Amino acid sequence: MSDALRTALDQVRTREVERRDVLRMLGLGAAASAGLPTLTQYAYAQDTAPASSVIAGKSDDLIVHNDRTGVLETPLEMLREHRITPKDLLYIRNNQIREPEGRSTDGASLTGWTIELMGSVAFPRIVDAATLADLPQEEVTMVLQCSGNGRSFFARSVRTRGTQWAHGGMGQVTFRGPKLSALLESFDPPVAPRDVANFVTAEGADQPPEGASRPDFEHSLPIGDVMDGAILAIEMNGEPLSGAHGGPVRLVVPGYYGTMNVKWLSRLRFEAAESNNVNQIPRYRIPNDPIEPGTPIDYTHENSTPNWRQRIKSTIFSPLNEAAVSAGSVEVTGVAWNDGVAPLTSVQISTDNGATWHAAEFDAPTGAYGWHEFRATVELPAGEHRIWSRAIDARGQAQPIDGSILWNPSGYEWNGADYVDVVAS
Ligand SMILES: Nc1nc2c(c(=O)[nH]1)N[C@H]1C(S)=C(S)[C@@H](COP(=O)(O)O)O[C@H]1N2
Ligand SMILES: [Mo]
Repeated sequence: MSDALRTALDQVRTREVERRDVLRMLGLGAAASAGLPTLTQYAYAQDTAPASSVIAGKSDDLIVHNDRTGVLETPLEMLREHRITPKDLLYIRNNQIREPEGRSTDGASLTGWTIELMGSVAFPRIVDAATLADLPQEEVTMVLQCSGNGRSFFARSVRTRGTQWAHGGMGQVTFRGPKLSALLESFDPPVAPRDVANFVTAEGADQPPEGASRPDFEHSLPIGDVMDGAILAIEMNGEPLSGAHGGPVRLVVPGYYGTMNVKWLSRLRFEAAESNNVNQIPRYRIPNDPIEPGTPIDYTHENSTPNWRQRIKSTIFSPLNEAAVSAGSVEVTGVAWNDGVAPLTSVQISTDNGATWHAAEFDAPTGAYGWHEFRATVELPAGEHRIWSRAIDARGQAQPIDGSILWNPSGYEWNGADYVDVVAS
């Protein structure tokens, strides 16, 4: 597929150009439109290697954004089929990869794996990962979501650099493992963070690609949330943690964006300040104050915040965008979630571009960090319609109708109200 066509497809997903323009590029006239494959099928027609050859065990139905380190997106049609996203369908985002563990969805072995606990702590240690299984286990069902998920929708104002994720840079999974705090306390004497430690910086055992100048991947997280919530995951969805998803041990901080859940965990540094690693600054940050779409920003620790807590969000699962539906009562379903700090209070649907909103019914999530499934029935006369969804929580946080108000140069943390366009007949 040519770059121009790829760009055009991205733009169609974000409705910048019309489907007919892409058909023209493909050399298909308007007369050919009847019985054409859907746009998503075009998107799968890629000249990248199939997902299963990038990471063994991944479904070839995944959209391959990068076939070297592995950046794989779950099509919405598949994401919506499962309450817990199975490992063959769960998205992958690798800046770099741990060989060989990262190349397979099989569980990775704890034998011989170690995690170093160091920095501003009394009694630093090297932990034998096999001992993690002997500690009390915590289980959390949560939305794992790339902070770039939905990046393609920023193109409604100004397109941003990076993988043009649609909706499928996320999934719902169940992680299990001991709490980090329990591990620290399990030693005699305990590994005690000192008062000066404000952040925990997590390193993975993956390496930058050979010859690459980019430094190793790491992230710093606020120590309070890490000590309260972090688990050292050794299982996912009831099985030993998949190597592709960070096995044998992954730092998991429920409510945080995927990027902060460092895979192939090899070291935790307790530190006074945030890391200056490129993945902490300027990558994976957004400005604290709104900026005009298209404006560059010089990131500092003070004027910006890392992609830590997930923004409130909803995603429509049905109908799919560009679906043909029968006029009359149409069922709208989807999922909504936030960072788990305050409960969701409502999920609302609009069919008049936000003039009026109707409450959808929604289920309780599996714990604070899972997604709520919602459903509503809307009445659609024959014609074209745009169906919107937005979620609101107990802190009064709501999805913006125009997600571009959170525009940032790298297109992180998209959480605009979702919509699909349908034709009722
Ligand atoms: N060690 C390591 N951890 C990592 C990454 C990485 O490249 N290396 N990518 C991060 C990013 S950006 C995301 S979105 C999630 C993706 O998790 P997944 O591949 O298990 O879906 O892993 C995060 N943890
Ligand atoms: Mo990510």
